[in-house]
Amino acid sequence: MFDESTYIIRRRALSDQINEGVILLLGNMPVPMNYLSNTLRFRQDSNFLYYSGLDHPNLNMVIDVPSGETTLFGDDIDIDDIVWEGERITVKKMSELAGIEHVEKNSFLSQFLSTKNKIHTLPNYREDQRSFLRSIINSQNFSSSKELVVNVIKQRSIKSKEEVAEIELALDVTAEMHKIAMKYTRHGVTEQSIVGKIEGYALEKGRRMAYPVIFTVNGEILHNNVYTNTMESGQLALNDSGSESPLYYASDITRTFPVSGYFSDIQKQIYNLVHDMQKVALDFCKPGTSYKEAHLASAKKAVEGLTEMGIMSGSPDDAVKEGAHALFFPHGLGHMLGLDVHDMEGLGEDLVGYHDEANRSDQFGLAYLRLSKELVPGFALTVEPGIYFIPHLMNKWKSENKHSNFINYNALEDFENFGGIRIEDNILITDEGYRMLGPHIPKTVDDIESLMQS
Ligand SMILES: [Mn+2]
Repeated sequence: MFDESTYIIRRRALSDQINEGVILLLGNMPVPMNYLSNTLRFRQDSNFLYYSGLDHPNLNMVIDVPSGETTLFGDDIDIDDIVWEGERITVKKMSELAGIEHVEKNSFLSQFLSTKNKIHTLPNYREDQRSFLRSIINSQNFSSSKELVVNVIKQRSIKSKEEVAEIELALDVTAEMHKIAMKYTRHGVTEQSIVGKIEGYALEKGRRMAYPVIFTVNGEILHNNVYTNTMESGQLALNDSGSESPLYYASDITRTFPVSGYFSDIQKQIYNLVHDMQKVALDFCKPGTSYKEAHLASAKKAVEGLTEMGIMSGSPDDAVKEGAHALFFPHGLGHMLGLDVHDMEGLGEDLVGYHDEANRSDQFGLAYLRLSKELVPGFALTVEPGIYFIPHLMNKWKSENKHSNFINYNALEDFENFGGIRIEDNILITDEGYRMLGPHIPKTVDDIESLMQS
């Protein structure tokens, strides 16, 4: 964990923004896999981690707003636990590491809260948290505090130097994972074996994945977690994977490369177009620009490129305005990155990514833009344009004659088995513009081809 002062300052800064009452932050409990004592890998709640750094199950904390003081609720393990699992530091010791003033047992939490006039909590994404909350707070129609949510988002959105350093530690491992994937991919190799190699590399370094690996020759399926194919020359492999840092910060990188080690001419054209979409987007990555502008500029670049190839036609501005590009680029340009891979998404995607909740588009494609708001120094985010040829979607739009003034459906017949290409990097918004985070990972056609042949 970071130094205790980090957590003390974070908690004080948060309680200073809240008017009255107490802030209740629930830590995560172990989740059974198939029976109680066989649990899934423990992952602490990211908000609890942010304000305490404590990575143990069954802890909770309450920050008293008027005094700014915090109480950590938890139970020391007993002799039976020690027999099975070994020693664990005491809750008192944990409180010292996190600079927390008071310690109580979990059984006292309900009584402690019963004397408070206002209890602020965050939204719960787990049913066990919801039922625990109902058991300690005597109100059926209990809801989370928007005042608290908004202030947590404001605070967690701006990454400190030590947080950025964590993201870059995650990227050190992730960069190797991606190079390993390129090196071992070839005709006749299974997707599963590559997934094993990249996850194995991270595990060896004591790291876990920040999200389930996407490694597939069906890159047109945006979040494909099935690894049953044997790869063939002529196909493209898409690798969207990232490890966590030692303190659980995420990284999120995508590279797409040819199974044979050589891009075909058409693969090269589409690949370079996606790369250009990313370059155009990066020009917009600076304070004061909204990420929606970057997204739309990237979409326009896609239309211009596809028009040159005879796949689209008409005015690129109009095509983007009407959403015709979304046949090929159906997702958003990126999202915030931090302790969560989609940072703070559990607190509400609109509150994280939009200044005004009401301004989220309902247009297909643009509706999936997770981050739209004006960029601020300290934001860490992903820039991940892509072009996909999704057979189901192409057939559906063609049968509806959708946007036929912009899309040349006849030209799409050759792309039935093309797959998809995405390029994703992680950046930090700085005072001047942006900084690319982490080590270089081969990205140009030449760099990828030469790594794959080495
Ligand atoms: Mn991403």
